[in-house]
This record gives sequence, structure tokens and C-alpha cells, in this order.
Amino acid sequence: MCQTQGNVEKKKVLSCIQPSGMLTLGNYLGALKNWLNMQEEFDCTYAVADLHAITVRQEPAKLRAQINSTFALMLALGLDPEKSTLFIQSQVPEHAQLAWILSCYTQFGEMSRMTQFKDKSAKHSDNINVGLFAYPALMAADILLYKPDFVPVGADQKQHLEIARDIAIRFNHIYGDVFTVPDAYIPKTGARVMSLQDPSKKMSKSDENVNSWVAILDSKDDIIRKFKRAVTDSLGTVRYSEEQLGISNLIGIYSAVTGNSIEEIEKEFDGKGYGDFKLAVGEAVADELAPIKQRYDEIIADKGELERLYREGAVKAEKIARKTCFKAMKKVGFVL
Ligand code: ATP
Ligand code: LTN
Repeated sequence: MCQTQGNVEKKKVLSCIQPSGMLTLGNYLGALKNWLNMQEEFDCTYAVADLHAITVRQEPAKLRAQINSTFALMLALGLDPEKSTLFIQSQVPEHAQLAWILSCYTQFGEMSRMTQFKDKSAKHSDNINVGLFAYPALMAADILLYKPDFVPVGADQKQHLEIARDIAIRFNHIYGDVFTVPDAYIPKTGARVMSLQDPSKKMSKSDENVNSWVAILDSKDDIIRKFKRAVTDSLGTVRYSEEQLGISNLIGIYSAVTGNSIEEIEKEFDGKGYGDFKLAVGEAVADELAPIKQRYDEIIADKGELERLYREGAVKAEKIARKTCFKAMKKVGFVL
């Protein structure tokens, strides 16, 4: 059922996050912060994408803990199960079911162009599995099941969102109006947070160098230490430019956290050294993340309540997912 605001039906939002490690400042600024900002205005559905996580090898006990921890972190951010639908992807079987159907409406050639597949298959060359290749069809199913108007993601997911749109348009063209074609919602600042050790690469929780990323749950000391060690350059000026990727990344982060514009930041640190600037960025980030960490510690301690919430969320999600999945199955010609 759609939530309404007065008489006006709220627009719908859907997004997911993988439980593939400690969530980073990149995940927070590129995606999660927007999830929270959208909660009041939109009818939001957010999930832990655990089916996606097994496209790279996971240790079962660790994966289980990370699924719980990611769900707890969603709550700690301020996402409210009374306002939004919060659930775990594998607990709603329609995701895998629709993904199979959609994969039969996706061409090998278009999947082959996905840069994430190229990057991840280079990184995991001993396990280039079919799931890793077909990942965007599952992501398309996640999205299309809930008929969202907007999908908030970081810039790295733009290509996957476009393929989801193409699949929806193609399916609708053959069978009529089955899916809503959604728009990406990519934030202006923080959409692409880069590694603190190699600012030409995106900050990634699966990066082995722990100094390259800041986790949402890192302690204040760790956060400040990582920013102090961030790779910069020898120019010595706090300027946003292509020649200063490291400093530009830090400016982007500081802007996303404080809400100040790039010009304001350049002015604030005019004539000051990198040491002062790095400390200011570290402190601003630590202050923003501290209350989330505090709430997280309380939530993760109550496993019973956590379980109640994700089970309830899955029931709520499946009601919607089942309808769309059945419609697609019927259109294709299955006997229901
Ligand atoms: P991995 O690093 O393990 O490949 P990931 O963090 O890229 O995973 P997800 O956890 O699924 O993948 O990403 C969740 C959301 O966080 C997505 O919307 C993605 O766009 C966003 N995101 C991830 N990394 C960054 C980043 N460095 N900057 C901005 N947004 C990001
Ligand atoms: N592939 C995404 C995570 C994801 C997702 C989704 C994002 C899985 N399903 C549906 C938005 C909508 C990523 O961010 N790496």
C-alpha cells in the first residue's frame, strides 16, 4: 500500500547496500546519508543486499554477522521501520525469482560492458563466477519489484541503474506496463569518495589497506589518524583541482559533511597548511559519525529486537514484491 501525505501519494524510493564488510564513509556520503534525508518526503524501501555479497567468496559466520551489523547500522543511522520498509534481501525470495526472468531479457553484450564486473573480475581472478557477471539483473530485480521513482546511489552505480532502466523499458515494450522506469538519485557532494591512500581509486570497504578507508564505526582516534596519513601532494595549497586529487577528495568530504561550498572551504584554509586542513576534516567526520556509532552499540546488543524488526520488514516487503513478480510471471506465460 502506498503511503500518503495529505491527499498526495508519496513518491517511492528504493535502495540496497551490500553487507560485504565494514561500511565506509564512501557508503555513508554516497548513499546512506541520502537514504535518511529521503525518509520523510518519500515512501522508502531499503534492504541489505546479501544475495549480491556472495558474488565474491564469503565466510559464512562472518557474512551472518555482517548482515546483522549492516541492518543494525541502518537503524542506527535513523532509518525508522515505522516510516520505511527495512529488510534483508534473501528473506524475500521474489528477488532471486524475478532476477532469473530479467536475466533472460538482458543481453550478454550489454552485461559485458559493466565496469564493475571488469574491476571485480580483475580483483578476484580466481573466482569469476556467473553471479558476478549477472549481478546487474539481480539489482534490476531489487529495484523493479518495488516500482520506485528514485534510486539513491553513489556515482559508481550509475551504469547499473541504466541497465535496470533499459531492462524495464524492454520488458514493458513487449508486455505492456509492468515496471516503473526509475531515475537515479546521485548526491552533488560525496557521490564519489576516493581512497585516502590512492585518490585515483574509489574508497572501498573491500580494499585491503585499512588506511585507505574510514569506517562509519571507526573510533575518533582512528578517523583522525587516517586523515592525517591521507596521501596529498607537494603543492601545499588547499585548492580543488585535477592536479590535486588527494586534496580535492578531502575538500569534497569536508564539503559533504559541513555543507560548506568548495569556495568557502578554499577561503577558510587559504594560507594554512595541509596539517591543519587534514585535522579539521578528521574532526568534522568524527563528530558526524560519533552519534551513529553510539546508537549502533545499543542496537546491536539487542539481537532479539533486531530479528523482530528484519522479519517484520521482510513480510512488509514481500507483499509488494509478490504482486510485481506475479505480474511479470503471468505476462511471460507461466501458469500461476
Ligand atoms: P565494495 O567496496 O565491496 O565493492 P561498495 O561499497 O562499492 O562495495 P555497496 O556496499 O553495495 O558497494 O555500496 C552501497 C552504496 O554505497 C552504493 O550506493 C554505492 O554507490 C555507494 N558507494 C560505495 N562506495 C562509494 C564511494 N567510494 N563513494 C561514494 N559512494 C559510494
Ligand atoms: N550493487 C549495489 C548494491 C545494490 C543496490 C541494489 C543499489 C544491490 N541492489 C538496488 C540500489 C538498488 C552497490 O551499491 N554496489
